[in-house]
Amino acid sequence: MARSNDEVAALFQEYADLISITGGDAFKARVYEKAARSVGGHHADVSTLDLKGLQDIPNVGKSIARKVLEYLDSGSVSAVDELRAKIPAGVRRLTAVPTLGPKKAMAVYEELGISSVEELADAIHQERLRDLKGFGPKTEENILHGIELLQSAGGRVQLDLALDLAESIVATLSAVTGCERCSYAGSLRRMRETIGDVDILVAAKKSAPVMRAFTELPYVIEVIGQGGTKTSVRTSKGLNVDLRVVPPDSWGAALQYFTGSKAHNIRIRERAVHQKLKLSEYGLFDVESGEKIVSKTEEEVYARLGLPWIPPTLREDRGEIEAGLRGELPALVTEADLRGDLHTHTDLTDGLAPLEEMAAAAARRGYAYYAITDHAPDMAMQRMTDERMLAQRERVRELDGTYPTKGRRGGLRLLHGTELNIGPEGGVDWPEDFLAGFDLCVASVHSHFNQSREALTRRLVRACENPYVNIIGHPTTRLIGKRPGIDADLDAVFAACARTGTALEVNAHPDRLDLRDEDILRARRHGVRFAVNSDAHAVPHLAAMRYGIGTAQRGWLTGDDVINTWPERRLRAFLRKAG
Ligand code: DGT
Ligand code: CA
Ligand code: CA
Ligand code: ZN
Repeated sequence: MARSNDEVAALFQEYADLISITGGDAFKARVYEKAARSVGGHHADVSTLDLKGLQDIPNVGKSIARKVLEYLDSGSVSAVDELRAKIPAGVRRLTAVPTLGPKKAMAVYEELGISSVEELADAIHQERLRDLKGFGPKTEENILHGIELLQSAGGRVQLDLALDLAESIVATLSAVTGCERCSYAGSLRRMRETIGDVDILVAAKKSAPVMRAFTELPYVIEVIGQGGTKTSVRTSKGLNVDLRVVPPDSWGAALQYFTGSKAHNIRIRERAVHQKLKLSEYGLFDVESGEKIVSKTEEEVYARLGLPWIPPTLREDRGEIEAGLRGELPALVTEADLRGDLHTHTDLTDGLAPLEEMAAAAARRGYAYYAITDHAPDMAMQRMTDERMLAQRERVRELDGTYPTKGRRGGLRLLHGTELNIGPEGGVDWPEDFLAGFDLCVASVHSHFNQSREALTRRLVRACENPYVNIIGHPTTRLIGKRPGIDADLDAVFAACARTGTALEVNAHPDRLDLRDEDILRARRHGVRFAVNSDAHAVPHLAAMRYGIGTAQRGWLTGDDVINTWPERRLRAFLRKAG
């Protein structure tokens, strides 16, 4: 994904918030919000476009295009800076609280002088908010819940942001003279869904040149700690980065050590101790003689401890050491195994790109098949009708097989599907005779998240029992750091999926990663199949698959577990669950 697009999108979103907070024109705020989404999802890197090219982006007019150029030129936009200056930073921090919103943030600041999340929580505990106009006990409760969500994120950031930053650092440091190897380690290498800090490891004989290049990176805003082998910095991306430089000979031991997890490493060190060995970031040593035994590669370290190399995504002490000892580590699914994407949108509903652009981009990814699954009519804002859906189907059939896809005979196979809405009672948008016309149906919950556990469970089980529902989309509906998953009896839902031949989605969007790793592990025991899907609403989102694959690996999935790694014929047989 183009970094400048993300930066501009974030800036316009901030501008829209600032306009709302300062009581500016609501229409103007909406215009910038829309522009933010369009720029964020645009396929071309905005830093390569001129004024004309920028204006070709949907929702971007001349004045917005000029602001993009201003930002690319100078790193800031004066109109945004002016509004920023009018607002205390504390109020802007308040807008990060889910459910509060810019208007209420400004109200609590003006009426009560609250300018931090801590003060806001105190005021709610003292029941001081409920007397404000537009607030009540229920609002207080909602805001408190929002604060809890914010704090449970605990300053951790999402996987995509951390990975972008880490890859950029690795690219820069790899080019420094004397840098023999460079990689990221820690939770990022394990592909956890959120990242506390980024850990970068370098192998070099001399550490000083690498350390210097590191602290001079443009997004480093503060050096927190600096020693001979370790430097820690704070970045303008909202997360810290640790750099460690080790002698080239210690590379494997250090990479193993700093990849973690802590729980995995404790178990590994115990094995070493039992063999009268000592494992550190410098190598595996004989305790008695102090002699170094191995240290160059992770493989050698694991092998000397009687283990096969364990993939980083499994290193959580969730049975991987026992499985390794038995020679039963799973052959984890990889991004290269994917033959297609089974949940994607176009501009017929809330996507940004037309069908043709999405399909062409899918073909460029080398897929064999690709499903278009726009929203069905029950989500009223999507304005779907039978006629529009059938017209899209006709177009899909015309385009089927016409996009050459590299390394495969015949062109990209297009599947016509839909994303159904699972209603409060478990029903879906269309009657069975209309559903029968689709190649596949994804069905997802988009509202009524607060039903009772029994009602939510029954609702999902009923969706599985629909003979035309093939995949349950983003099954728990959680949004990382923003919304908890629904409280359903997941084991009952997983059992229903296995019984009915319904796959569970691993939604790859970095805001969702739903199912999450622990739920995948549970579902797997029921014998369920999975689909790792991008849920792309724009061309760049197709690349989110890497996060979904990371999550699938953390759930121990193999290619055989994931239906969109299967050959087309096997997939189509699975999709005919109705018989
Ligand atoms: P995070 O940053 O919270 O997302 O999670 P990690 O796993 O990246 O944790 P972090 O950054 O504190 O440390 C990276 C890895 O380095 C960790 O997984 C294990 C290893 N490590 C770091 N410090 C120590 C330590 O003092 N003792 C041990 N045993 N391992 C450590
Ligand atoms: Ca870390
Ligand atoms: Ca760290
Ligand atoms: Zn969707």
